[in-house]
Amino acid sequence: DPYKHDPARHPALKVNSAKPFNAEAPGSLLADNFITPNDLFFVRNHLPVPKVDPKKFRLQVGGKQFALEDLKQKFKQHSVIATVQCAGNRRSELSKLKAVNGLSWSHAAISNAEWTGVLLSDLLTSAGINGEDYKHCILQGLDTDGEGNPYEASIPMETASDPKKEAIVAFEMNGQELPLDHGFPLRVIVPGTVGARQVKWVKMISASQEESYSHWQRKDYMLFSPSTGHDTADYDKAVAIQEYPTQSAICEPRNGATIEGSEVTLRGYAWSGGGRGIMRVEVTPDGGKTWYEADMHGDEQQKRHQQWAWVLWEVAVPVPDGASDMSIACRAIDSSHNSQPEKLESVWNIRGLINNAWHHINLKVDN
Ligand code: MTE
Ligand code: MO
Repeated sequence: DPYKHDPARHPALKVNSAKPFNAEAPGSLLADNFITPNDLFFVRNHLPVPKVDPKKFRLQVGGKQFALEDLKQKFKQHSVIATVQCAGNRRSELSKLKAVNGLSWSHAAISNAEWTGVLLSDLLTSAGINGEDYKHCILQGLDTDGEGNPYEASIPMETASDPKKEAIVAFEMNGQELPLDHGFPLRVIVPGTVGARQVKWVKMISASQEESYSHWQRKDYMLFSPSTGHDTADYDKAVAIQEYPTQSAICEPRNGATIEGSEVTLRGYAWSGGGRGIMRVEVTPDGGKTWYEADMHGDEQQKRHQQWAWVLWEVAVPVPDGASDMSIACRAIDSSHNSQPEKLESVWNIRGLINNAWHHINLKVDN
């Protein structure tokens, strides 16, 4: 069994696939903590969890090799609070419109943690790689498919080599050793970028003029128009997803819940990629005519262009007299005034990626 090294997992996780393991916390739990507890952080594995002997492990960077202890002791440590979101987050809403390919994630394929490690820019410098000489930084994992092909992705060298982008090779998650599911002993964190590029169990980092040739870089994680089908999708022309657009979702109450009283309190998360902060989150109980602005929490970093963490938000909305049900939607606006499209139809795509349409819940009112 190639999955024999997979660890035990928290029983509260909703499992989308057991082998490889893919799971998310119940959406209603997500907005309880600005920092997601490690065992409730969503897990997205394409392959079996690899077994690593930390004493023998070496990270290859260009032509150099680093032992774990070297990384921990010879480099300056760097911590960053960064949200990781899978491109498939909220795919299940899209598949209700029309079938899409991929795991049926609800709205909890996103989580937030404090990561500690070494700046990728410091590692590249120490391996003698000058960022200005290359276009891409290749990141390869230790996990392999049946034919021995490892998980691999790449990010723009500009992102990798700029210390202000705070990309790190992390060995700690929320003050603990990196858990097996999240990449022990080392993973790359690329704040503001889609989850697929944040390579876990990273064993090799190199510089290149070309993007990674892996399946995940070249034949997946690309967006097409709602009118493009599997037969017409041209992966050679499409651009690999890197920075995430603006996203938000309602975590509480859950969709379909019954509420009582004259108002309902909604709670959720909002995030945008590329370091853009969230300026405003608002909810509408009437399809976009009236908007109620939410209070935001957890915006500790207060840096408008290096805002890597999500915000949690809360807002009370009046329940109309005599209403028997309510349909409520939320949207966020980021620091560049980017917002979310209204309709699922307008973002639908064959792979069900990057669904950031307004997030809706329907509630029953008990009068
Ligand atoms: N890295 C490796 N080596 N193997 C993987 O399967 N999955 C990617 C990324 N890094 C993956 C990987 C995807 S698609 C996502 S969304 C994130 O890891 C998920 O990170 P998490 O499991 O820590 O939440
Ligand atoms: Mo992902």
